[in-house]
Amino acid sequence: MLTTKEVADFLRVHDDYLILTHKRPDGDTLGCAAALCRMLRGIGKAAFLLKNEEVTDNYAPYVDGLWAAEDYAHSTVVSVDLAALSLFPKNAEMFRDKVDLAIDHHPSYENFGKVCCVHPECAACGEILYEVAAELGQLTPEVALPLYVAVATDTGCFVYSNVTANTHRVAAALIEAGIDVRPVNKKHFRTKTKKRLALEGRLLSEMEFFDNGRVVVVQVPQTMIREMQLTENDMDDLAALGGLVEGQDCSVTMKEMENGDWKISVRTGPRVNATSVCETFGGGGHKAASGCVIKGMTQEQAKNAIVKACIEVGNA
Ligand SMILES: [Mn+2]
Repeated sequence: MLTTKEVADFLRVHDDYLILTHKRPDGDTLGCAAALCRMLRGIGKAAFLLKNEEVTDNYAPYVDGLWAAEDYAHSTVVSVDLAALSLFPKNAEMFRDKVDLAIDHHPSYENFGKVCCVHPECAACGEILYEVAAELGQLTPEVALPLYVAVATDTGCFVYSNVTANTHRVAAALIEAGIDVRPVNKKHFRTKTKKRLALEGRLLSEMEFFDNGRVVVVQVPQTMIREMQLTENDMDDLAALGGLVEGQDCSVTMKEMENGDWKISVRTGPRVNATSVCETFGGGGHKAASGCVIKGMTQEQAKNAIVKACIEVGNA
């Protein structure tokens, strides 16, 4: 595994970079990709992001103008915040065995990169990219802003249990790079569309409780998605909703995908290891935040299966 200093050395000696982000891209993968692209250009390299078709409107401005043209001749592939082979977007699948450098912070990282820099102790991949930017002398506002987006969004604005003193130190250094974080915080943490608020109202009134209120389940079936005409943007970070309820320490969010599979997000307190819950169904992630996909089950069956796993892991 490379140190961040060695990553900086790697980036200095290679060129013509193609940067990969993960499926259903979030602020961390997109913010890191944008920052990496800009710092590479800052040291005179050619760098572009592989087009990710699933970018939502709220993150699109950060990666605007950085997409690689179809005929871009890359020679070095770098992935950011990309933990698993199953998380490569469709158009990135051909790169599964061609990632030259993987930078990630998931303990479940699948070691697909030829070299890697993986720090599970970091709350956001942005913390790692911050160090790389500092090594390269590229902490410009254009690099710092997407890195702030990465760190702030991956930590729910610095409140998730994965946040450390280092997370705050990184945020402080990014602010000192000369960016205005107030509009970013307002946009991502203090603004909701009317549709989103209506959705939350409905989910809050329909949520179900198990195990004496310690397990809460929020369900978003396709019927609701169609009825309310919900986009991915409307449903961003819905997994945080159940965690707001007093008395619960295991929040499950079930979203039905178009093919009928159930995408499950599990957010937990220290009593329940979310990774263990999701591993039951072939998923993974962090101790307090994990995910999996349940296939071939009805809504009722999927709910019962995931609740059973939550109760079992909690009692183990
Ligand atoms: Mn991340």
